[in-house]
Amino acid sequence: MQGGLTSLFALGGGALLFPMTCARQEARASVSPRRRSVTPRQTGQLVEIRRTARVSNVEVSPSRVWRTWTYDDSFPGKEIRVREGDRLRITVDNQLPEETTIHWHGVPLPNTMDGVPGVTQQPIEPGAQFVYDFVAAPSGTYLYHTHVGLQLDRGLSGPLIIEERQPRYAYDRDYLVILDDFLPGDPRPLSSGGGGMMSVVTPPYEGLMVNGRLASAAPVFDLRRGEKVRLRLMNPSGATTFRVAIAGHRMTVVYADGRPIEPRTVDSVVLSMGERYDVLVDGTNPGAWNLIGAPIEVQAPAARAVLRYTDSAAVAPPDGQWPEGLTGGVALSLDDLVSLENQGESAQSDRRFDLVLSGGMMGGAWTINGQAYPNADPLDIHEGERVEVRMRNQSMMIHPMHLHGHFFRTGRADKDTVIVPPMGSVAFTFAADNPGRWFFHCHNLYHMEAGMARVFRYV
Ligand SMILES: [Cu+2]
Repeated sequence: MQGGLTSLFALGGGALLFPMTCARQEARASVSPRRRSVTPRQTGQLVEIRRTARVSNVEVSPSRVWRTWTYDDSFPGKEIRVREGDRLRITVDNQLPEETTIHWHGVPLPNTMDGVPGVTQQPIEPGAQFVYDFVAAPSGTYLYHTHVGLQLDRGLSGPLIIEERQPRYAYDRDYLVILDDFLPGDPRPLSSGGGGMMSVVTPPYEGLMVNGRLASAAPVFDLRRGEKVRLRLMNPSGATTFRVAIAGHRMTVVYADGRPIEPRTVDSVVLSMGERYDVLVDGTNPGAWNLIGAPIEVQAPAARAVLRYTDSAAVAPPDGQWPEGLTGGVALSLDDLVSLENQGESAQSDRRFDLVLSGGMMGGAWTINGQAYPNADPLDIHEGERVEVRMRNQSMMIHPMHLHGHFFRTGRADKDTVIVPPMGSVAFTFAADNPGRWFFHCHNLYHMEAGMARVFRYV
């Protein structure tokens, strides 16, 4: 079976031949990344939504109002939740003083719907509208956010949930845990301050948030003893990598960037910008417990939420309660992730790119192979190829590298965003099955804006 799949893909006929060879996977995950060039199976349901981007005041704690830019006066933006195969039509009304776009982070949609200004569309001018129209597939936990300049650090982001046709797991509650960083003033490009030494420079965040709330106003997730809770951990932040752990509880990781993986039970999970992990938590320990998102690079008070058993006397966690998993126990690693899809996928590549990620030196540019986007060469590929990308990080900062329009295979997992650790190396391969011009970049907003980006161009 595996050998058969491998040889079929090598022929470049995967789109046509895959459904016949993969009936078992079809039943479990109806749209696999491999079949994106085929129109996803549709429900026939049209979901029409409007998002108005405008200047707003939002409360990040009872004593703190943030004047910023939001979708519909809500931060994070309101949840979009559809079924796999629904057709989404979203009208974006730009009431901001600047142009904007929305990118549907992780969704392998048609190129013209990808929301990257100057690459897939003209930006939406102030006062103008744009309609995004695509089939929501495959199922998973995704994000939507602006892709213009440093607007992401003003609060223009929200969750996009595409529900499975047939749930893989039974659970009693489904909570979103949206981790973000709080920059009270206007976002500005960062410079290293000169000196020529490799350095770690981060924005002056005042605090970190869960679901738009600072730790002093932590959101509460209720449960009862014996229940199973699904937490959708997501990181749309500008520049913060979080280590997440829950006091008194372990987490069983079941999805990485929306894709199903073999369950892994751990004490902490690291999420960099753009990453999502869905975890299941068993309600076996009544009380009130802190979920903490501790920053790895930035200096700011940690993000916090509370897991509260409604059938327990405890109302709030005791002061200073700190999850054991932040300092010990088992941390999820990339090697732990084993996909439940596309097991027979070929590891052979037809084309390879070796990319050196560097910067943070004098001048402040962040580069890929010495070039700072937009003054950078496109990475040309052909439809039907399997493309290999090897990344080497020659800096002291984390680079969460995100590919638009495709899932990639890294190690034994499928993802769309992967951490390349300081001075470390990571590789991935992907099937070039979604023609267009696809942005590939570091999801640290400030690194992207300072040049750490390229375009994969189908030629
Ligand atoms: Cu970076």
